[in-house]
Amino acid sequence: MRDRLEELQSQGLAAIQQAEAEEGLRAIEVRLLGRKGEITSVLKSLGTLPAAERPLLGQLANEVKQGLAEALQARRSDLQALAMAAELEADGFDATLPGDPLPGGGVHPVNQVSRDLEDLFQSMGFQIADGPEVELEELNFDALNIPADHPARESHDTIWITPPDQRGAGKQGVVLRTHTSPVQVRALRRFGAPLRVVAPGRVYRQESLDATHEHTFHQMEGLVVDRGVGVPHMLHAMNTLIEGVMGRKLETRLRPGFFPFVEPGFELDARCPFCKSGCGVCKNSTWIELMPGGLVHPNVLRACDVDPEEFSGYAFGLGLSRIVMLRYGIDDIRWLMSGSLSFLRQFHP
Ligand code: FA5
Repeated sequence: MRDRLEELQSQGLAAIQQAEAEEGLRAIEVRLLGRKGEITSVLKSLGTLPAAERPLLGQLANEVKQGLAEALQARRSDLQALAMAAELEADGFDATLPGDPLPGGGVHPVNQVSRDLEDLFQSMGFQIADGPEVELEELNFDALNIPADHPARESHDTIWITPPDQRGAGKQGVVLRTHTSPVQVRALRRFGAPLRVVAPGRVYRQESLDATHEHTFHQMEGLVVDRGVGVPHMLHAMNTLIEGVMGRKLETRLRPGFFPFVEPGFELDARCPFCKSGCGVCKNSTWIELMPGGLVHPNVLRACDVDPEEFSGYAFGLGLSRIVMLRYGIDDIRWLMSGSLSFLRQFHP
């Protein structure tokens, strides 16, 4: 039986190597390994052998069976590859020609600056917070100490989802958030004090558009609430932020600013990098309004269940889109959301 098995093995392997087509391989497979195939019948006849011979011959028969099955599979793959190569050659296909390059994507400059700032603030122990772009009137205005009749509401030129005259009794108004400041309230109500967060995001206003005003733009809110927080802490964070994103110090100035949710409030402006004595971007003032901030108003802390006797805090609202303009020397903000590929391609290799 050993001789018979070895003979089947060598004849089988030779036949497999010589097969020129799939049908030929299939016939060999049936003849050797099929239900009535030659190897199968050898395996079936093992039971007639003396018990002492069965294990060795059984092992040999299985090895031969497996070897033939593998050889069949390998030859089948070879034949398929040969058939495909012949087909491609007949089509005039040249596998050595270089392929068409795929257009590569890239990170939008606003997202790039946002990610750089998130990394910077995370390294200083801040969390990244988030909030919805469709926001409740209460969070966009009321909890930030901007009452219903406050002129600041008008100055924000709100885009209403549920306008004030359609609210219905006891119902909340809904807006496209006009700033990232409602995330202050969401974060503080959720996590309590002490807290350090930055919240980058998209905001919306009904604006007259020009080189520095878009209807859809990006801000980054910063909020720190802890014991003994004051203006010097805020100034340090603002300057670290600007230096981090620009890679250098900018000429800045601080002036008083009014926002109902901070007291005292400030405006940080950066010197216009596009001109020396005034241009369309800075509206001839040589300064670009970049980042307001101030100490969190006690009413905001109270609206978030934080005791203003124990905690104080600072907040700032960076005009993210504007700092992108400064970093990359973009002299019109409307490029950022234009979707222009020729503009965007400049930011990726
Ligand atoms: C606010 O939105 C306040 N929430 C900021 C704030 C946060 C103050 C925390 C105090 C404490 P303001 O409306 O000034 O403030 O906008 C903030 C910044 O967003 C501006 O300095 C400017 O850089 C940018 N910005 C404002 N309007 C536009 C616009 N239409 N297009 C592009 N950037 C704008």
